[in-house]
Amino acid sequence: MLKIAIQAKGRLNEDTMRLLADAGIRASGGSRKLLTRAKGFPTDLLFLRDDDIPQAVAMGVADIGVVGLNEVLENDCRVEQVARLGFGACRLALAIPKGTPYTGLGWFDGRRVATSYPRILAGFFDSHDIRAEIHEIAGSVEVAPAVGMADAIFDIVSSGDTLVQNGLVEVETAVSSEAVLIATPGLPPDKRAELDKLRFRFDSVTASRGMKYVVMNLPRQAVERAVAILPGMKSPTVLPLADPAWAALHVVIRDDELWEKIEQLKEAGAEDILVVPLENIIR
Ligand code: PRT
Ligand code: ZN
Repeated sequence: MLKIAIQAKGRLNEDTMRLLADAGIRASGGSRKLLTRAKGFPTDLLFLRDDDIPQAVAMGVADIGVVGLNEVLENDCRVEQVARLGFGACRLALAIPKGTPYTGLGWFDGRRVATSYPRILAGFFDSHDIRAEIHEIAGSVEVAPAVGMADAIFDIVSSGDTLVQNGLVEVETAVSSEAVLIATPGLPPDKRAELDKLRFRFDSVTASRGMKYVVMNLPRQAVERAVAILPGMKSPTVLPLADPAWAALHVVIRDDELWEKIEQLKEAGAEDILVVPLENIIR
């Protein structure tokens, strides 16, 4: 039976539990316990701090885990990266006090940079031949320049609001991160087979994220125009209606294009447009 390491609480916990639930897997004892048997798939859930997940998976304490790519890279553990999961997106970036004239990466030569990700930062500076002083601090990295502890910071950024609030400007991105599924290298065949099944479920859940199923009626002579409005997608399904002058069109549309496409389809003559959430796309 697979043991999955999951962040006990924090930013990735909710999205991870939702991914599991959408894949038909529920924690039977809730997420309050360290270890709990799951329902809907033969697996145990092990709730850990995110920093500990790469090592737990590398050691085989858990067979697989869900964690930010940033933690995998910083811990430099021997784990297999199985899949990107499409949530927890962020980047590791260098930021300097607002108003500082920035001349490019050479600016960091001889400067003090505060971070909780010293290993990733050292690798980034090395690859660019920059000699800077890296100061590892555990929390509130963004206040380090204001209190005189550092000239710059290297930290996780998502919206960028924290940098703005602290009078900092992002100048370089070193790594783009998101939640990833990791596995112990060399899993035995039975566990590998279970992981493949689980991955199939995760893939069908992530494929449907950001997509809607759209159903509409339209005059037969408008079908060609409607199909032309939906480029790049597999041919929509066109079904005859009882009235031979009309047809029904079914299509999957990405959320970011939804309203634009619907407006165009309406102009082409579409009526009774139903937008339905998509749970899974099984391929
Ligand atoms: O308790 P535990 O050790 O498990 O959790 P934690 O406190 O170490 O981590 P947590 O829960 O904060 O983050 C878990 C993971 O979420 C990280 O390892 C990243 O992979 C991912 N993630 C995504 C983020 C962010 N977005 C994020 N914005 N992690 C942290 N932040 C912080 C960042 O440190 C900064 O302080 O949010 C601030 C910046 O946010 P913006 O939106 O203002 O730019
Ligand atoms: Zn942590």
